[in-house]
Amino acid sequence: MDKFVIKCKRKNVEEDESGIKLKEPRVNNVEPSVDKELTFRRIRGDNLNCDYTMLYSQKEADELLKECEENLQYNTGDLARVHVFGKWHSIPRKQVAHGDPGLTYTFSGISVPARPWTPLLLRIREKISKVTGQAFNFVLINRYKDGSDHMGEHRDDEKELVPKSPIASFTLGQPRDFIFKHAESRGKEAKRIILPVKIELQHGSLLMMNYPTNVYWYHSLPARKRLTSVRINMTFRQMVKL
Ligand SMILES: O=C(O)CCC(=O)C(=O)O
Repeated sequence: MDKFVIKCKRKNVEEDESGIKLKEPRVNNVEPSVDKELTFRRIRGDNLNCDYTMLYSQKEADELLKECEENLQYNTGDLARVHVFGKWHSIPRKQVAHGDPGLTYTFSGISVPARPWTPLLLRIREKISKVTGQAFNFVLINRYKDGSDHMGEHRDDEKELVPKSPIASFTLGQPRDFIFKHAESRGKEAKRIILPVKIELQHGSLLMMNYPTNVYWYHSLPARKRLTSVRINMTFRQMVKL
C-alpha cells in the first residue's frame, strides 16, 4: 500500500477547509452489481474496500427525502447526547435508530435502542439488499440540518456489529464530503504517511463499506459551514443481540 501512497499523483491531491491534504479515491473498473441495472465504482486503498453507486434517480431521491422529512422522528434528551472525556455533549446533528426488536447500538457512552421498522425504511432496505445481496437488521439515521452539523472521526467497531459484515451508507439531500483517514496516519504519533481519501456523497447514493475498511480506516463527515441544506444519512448494519 505504501506504493499506492507514494505513487499518488499531485494533481489528485487537494486541501479541505481545515488545510488537510486529501486524495481523490482510486477508482477501479466498473463492475455490475447484483441488480444488473446498477454499476458500482470500486474504491480501493490500503485495506480500504468500498463500492459506490447512485441508487436512486434525482426524482426518486427528492421524493424519498420529502418522505423522510415528513415521517422520521429523532431522539431527544439523553439519547441525543454523548459522553466524551467525562463530559456530556449534545450531538451536532439529529439521530435515531430503527431495527429488529431488541437491538441496540452503543457508542460514546450511550445505548440507542432500535425503534420498529417503518414501511419507508423497509422499502429502502429492500432496495439496498436487492442491489448488494446483503441482509441488514438495523439502521442508524443521522440528520444534518446544514453544513455546521457534522460527525467526528470514528470507526464503526461497536461490539454489536456482526464481525466482517459490510455497512451500507445511504445518503439523501445535501452532497457532503466524507473522509477516510488511515488509523496509522492520524495525529502527531502517526506511524505512516497515508493521505486521507475523500468521497463526496451525492443525493441518492449508496456507499458500501466492506471488511476490513472499518478495522483500518476512521471516517468522518466534517463541517462545511457554507452549505445550507439538509442531509440525511442512513447506515444499514447487521447487528447481534447482546
Ligand atoms: O453521515 C454520514 O455519512 C456519516 C455516518 C457515519 O459515519 C456513521 O453512521 O457511522
